[in-house]
Amino acid sequence: MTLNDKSALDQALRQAVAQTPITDIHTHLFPPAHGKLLLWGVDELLTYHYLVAELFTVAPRELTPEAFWKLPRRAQADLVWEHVFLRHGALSEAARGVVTTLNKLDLDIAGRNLAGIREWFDRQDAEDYLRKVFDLAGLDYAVMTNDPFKSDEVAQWDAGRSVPECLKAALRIDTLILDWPTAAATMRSADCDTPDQLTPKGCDEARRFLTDWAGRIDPLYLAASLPPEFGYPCEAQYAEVIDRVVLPVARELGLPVALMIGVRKALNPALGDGGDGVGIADVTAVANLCAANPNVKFLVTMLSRVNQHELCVCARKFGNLHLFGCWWFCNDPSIIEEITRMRLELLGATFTANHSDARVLDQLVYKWTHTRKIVADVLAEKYAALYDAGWRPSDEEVKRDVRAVLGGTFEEFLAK
Ligand code: FIX
Ligand code: ZN
Repeated sequence: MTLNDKSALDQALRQAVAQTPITDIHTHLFPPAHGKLLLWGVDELLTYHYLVAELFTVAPRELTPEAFWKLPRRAQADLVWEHVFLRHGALSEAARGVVTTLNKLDLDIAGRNLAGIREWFDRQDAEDYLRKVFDLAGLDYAVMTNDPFKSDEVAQWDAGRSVPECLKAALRIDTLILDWPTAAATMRSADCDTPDQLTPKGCDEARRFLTDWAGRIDPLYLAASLPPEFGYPCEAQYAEVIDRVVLPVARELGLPVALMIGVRKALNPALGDGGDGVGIADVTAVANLCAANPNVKFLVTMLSRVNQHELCVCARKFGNLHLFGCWWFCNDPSIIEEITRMRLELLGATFTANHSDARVLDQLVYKWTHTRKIVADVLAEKYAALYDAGWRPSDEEVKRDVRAVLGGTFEEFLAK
């Protein structure tokens, strides 16, 4: 059905965004059967590293991060609740997110009834709750972050614990790329002959290690986060690992390589994961990778707002490059809106608008509620301009293009 009326078009678009199943292509979630690795519930929501960082922007001087980390989770959550929510108005995106999630769960956040909210969570079962959250967020599936260099994660896979259909794997290889000696030691404990020096034999063995893990967990892609200084090609050892281990395996297994570029690790190490920062990266490294490896697919997101325009232009040049997400410090309404508008104008509906990066299961609810609203507003604006230009899209086409930026083009990219 062709949409011949501007308000009918706007309505059809907003309905499509509200009802389209989303594929969340990057999270830090785990199967419930993997036990404590899966974080969920109000105390985990409140102690999200984004909020812990915010706590220490307002915490009284006598409350040190060292003392904070020694506290039990619930006491940590109480401090975040008091200082970030009650004393400083919960205006940040991460704080508003907690409010949105608890409200969508019909819990008494307006009454600020933290005790009652905790009682409700204490009655929940992880498996059932995972189903409930995926339904509330409207997800078809989410992609995990599975690191074969983390022993607590490996132990769960070794135990053969179940993985629900709605969670897909991704093989995380930061350690392999950025810290060969540590990776080599881990691979040796898996019977690989990987010396601390990067040797041809060591590279063979590392390729075998990655291929074995790909056989075990069936990842959708290989993934790594990289610092702002990342360059390619360059003399650094990481470039050699990429060329001699990562790209050959990606080529052989037909797996895309996801690069998340621009994190400045441990700007303030006392804050743990909340202590990382951002730096402006070099987009030409991405262009060089794509140009030098036409038969490898790259999924790229960059952390710095400054890199977004140049990255969009780069994506216009390479069919083996797919842009995804408003990563981390860009996952805020004003920046999601800016990046989504820019990408639509430069790329059309050929990118993945966002990923949740959820570290706590419940975050899926707010991250996608907030993102859906922004994607709807920006797409509505673009469709209205297209309508004014004289184009008359059909309802089916609108649904197609909405799905395209919420997981559809990601799946097409995986399949091509
Ligand atoms: O490297 C990553 O996957 C990052 O997303 C995380 O390390 C980061 O801590 C995070 O949670 C961002 O949202
Ligand atoms: Zn992440």
